[in-house]
Amino acid sequence: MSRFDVDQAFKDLGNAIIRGDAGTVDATVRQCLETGVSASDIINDGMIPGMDVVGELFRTNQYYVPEVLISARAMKAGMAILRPILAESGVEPVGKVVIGTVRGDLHDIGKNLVAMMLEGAGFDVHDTGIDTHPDEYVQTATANGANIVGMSALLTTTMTNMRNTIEAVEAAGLADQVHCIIGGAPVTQRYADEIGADGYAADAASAVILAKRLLGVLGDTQDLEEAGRSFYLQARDALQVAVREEPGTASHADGLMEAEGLTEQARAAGYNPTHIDRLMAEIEREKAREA
Ligand code: B1M
Repeated sequence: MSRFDVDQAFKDLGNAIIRGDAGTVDATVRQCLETGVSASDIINDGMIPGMDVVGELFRTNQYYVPEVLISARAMKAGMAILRPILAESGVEPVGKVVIGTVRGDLHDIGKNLVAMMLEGAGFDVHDTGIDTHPDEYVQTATANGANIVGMSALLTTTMTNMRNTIEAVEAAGLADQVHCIIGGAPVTQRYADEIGADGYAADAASAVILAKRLLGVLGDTQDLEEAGRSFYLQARDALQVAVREEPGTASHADGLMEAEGLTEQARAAGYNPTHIDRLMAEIEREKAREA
């Protein structure tokens, strides 16, 4: 296959992931392999760029949960072919993640999205499913040499099990090698600080940035600072646009949601927490005008 055709195949692959076309992903991945393209190039240059677009469409409310899950399924179809090849060729994953919904909690849609986005970003992901006992996180992390334990909770009654899991990770002597990250609708950065989590992410795209930042694989420090600053500036712009809209209108609400999402991305990239908190407070004040 000529270089031009490979580029075209990567574009087709990315587009198939964006529209959730698992059949085309399957066929294109096989075709690339047959013509000698490496598994890691297929993932890094074809599939991950497609999933990045999906993450962005989701973050900006152009895609909703069903579309993301369909894209995630397409991504999985490609990964199913490539995973054994990667294992054989010894390509190192970006990091190893154990992820699950905490004990007592049966919600898994958000957790599955985070798991898929992490896998799409090159992480080796071990999913413990729902209702995960703290000991199961520890056992799975130990068995797989994980460096991230990710917990998801959707209930105020179950989020307390995040603290129990962090304590179990510490009691097992894993605190030095494992970063505990948390997320889910009732969870906040403040709660993460309170229970001693290493990080909080508001959405799946931010979870990927956070995991990469904690493992130091998001490029050099300058890149990271620039990414954080760029998200922050975009968030401020989105807020400025939103405040010009009439409270109670869809454009006002959408603008605020976008500003909030971008601020969380900036937070996940490690941008100045004082600036982040101040901007978040401004967004909250503007939200109060909705009422
Ligand atoms: Co339940 N439920 N539910 N529910 N449910 C909520 C959460 C609730 C807010 C509804 C409400 O009352 N308005 C409420 C919780 C109230 C509270 O505690 N504050 C609630 C309740 C009360 C319950 C039951 C107790 C109801 C009952 O039986 N009386 C019961 C509990 C069962 C249990 O868990 N023990 C229950 C059951 C269920 C269903 C089984 C019917 C179903 C779950 C199906 C499933 O997950 N397979 C369900 C659903 C679907 C919901 C709502 C409607 C949607 C949740 C969802 O999937 N959101 C929810 C109301 C709502 O949120 N509108 C509700 C979409 C998903 C993409 O978002 O999960 O937030 P989310 O994930 C996001 C981020 O939070 C973040 O990234 C994701 C993608 O951007 N994120 C992470 C998530 N995990 C992360 C981890 C990270 C980082 C980021 O790092 C590791």
